[in-house]
Amino acid sequence: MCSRRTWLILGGVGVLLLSVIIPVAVKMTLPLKRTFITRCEDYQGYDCQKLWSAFQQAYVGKDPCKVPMEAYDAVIAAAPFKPECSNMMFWSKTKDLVQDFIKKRECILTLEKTVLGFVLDGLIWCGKEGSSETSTSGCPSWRVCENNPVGSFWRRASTAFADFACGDVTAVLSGDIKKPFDPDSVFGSIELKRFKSPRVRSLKIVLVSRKNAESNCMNPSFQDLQKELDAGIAYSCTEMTESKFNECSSDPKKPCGPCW
Ligand code: AVW
Repeated sequence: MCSRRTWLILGGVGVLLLSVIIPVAVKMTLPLKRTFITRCEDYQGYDCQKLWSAFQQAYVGKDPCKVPMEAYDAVIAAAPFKPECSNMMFWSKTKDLVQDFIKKRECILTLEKTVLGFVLDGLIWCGKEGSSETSTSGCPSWRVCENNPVGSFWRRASTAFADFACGDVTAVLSGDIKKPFDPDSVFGSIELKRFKSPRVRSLKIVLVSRKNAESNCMNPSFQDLQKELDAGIAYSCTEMTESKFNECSSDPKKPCGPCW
């Protein structure tokens, strides 16, 4: 016979299994397709089955280190951006900060607000040679190989998004690091190089830091940035604390206009 204590322990383990471990395991094994289609349908306005089939042909059945960014050309073509030339925001090393910010500012457009950015935000996927399956774990990162399915997708999507950039563009960079502008980042190596005058009128860098900033707008890396920037695009940089930046997103007087 089991003692009362044993029953209590068994009960506790059962509750833990039901409430934490099982849901996490199920979530991890949810097929990517389901997440893709569900998010795509929530987004509305696109043929989600068509997008899925164009998307998965980029990597399914392929060596996950041999998926170049061009593999995603078809899915990018199947999800054209809605013409909307305003308030485009780019970021580097500041994803979480910007994600919180744009939740409150509907009219600011980031890549994660376009259909494919929204559908694939934060996900991991890859295929395998000789298999029709999609894996969502054990996929190679950029440390293993550059042409991995996730990295190549974001580089391809960022290229399209930056080609589409127009008007006054903002990029949110981090003042908490020594080199806020990294020429090897997606922002530095892809997006910045696609901004073209006169389509893009200006680029404003918003350098956001916690209390004791590591770098400011005089940082030498910004000279490298300006060298890369197409002549004719007006450049400016402004420093801001994280709390000011967050306050700015909830300023009811400025639902859309710039806050810096
Ligand atoms: P980083 P980057 N979900 O902070 O300048 C998951 O150094 O390189 O910034 N991963 C993503 C997402 C996303 N929504 N977006 C980008 N990534 C990957 C897209 C990507 O491989 C935006 F338009 C990137 O290298 C930004 O202006 C890494 O996460 C620009 O690219 C973030 O590295 C940020 O790329």
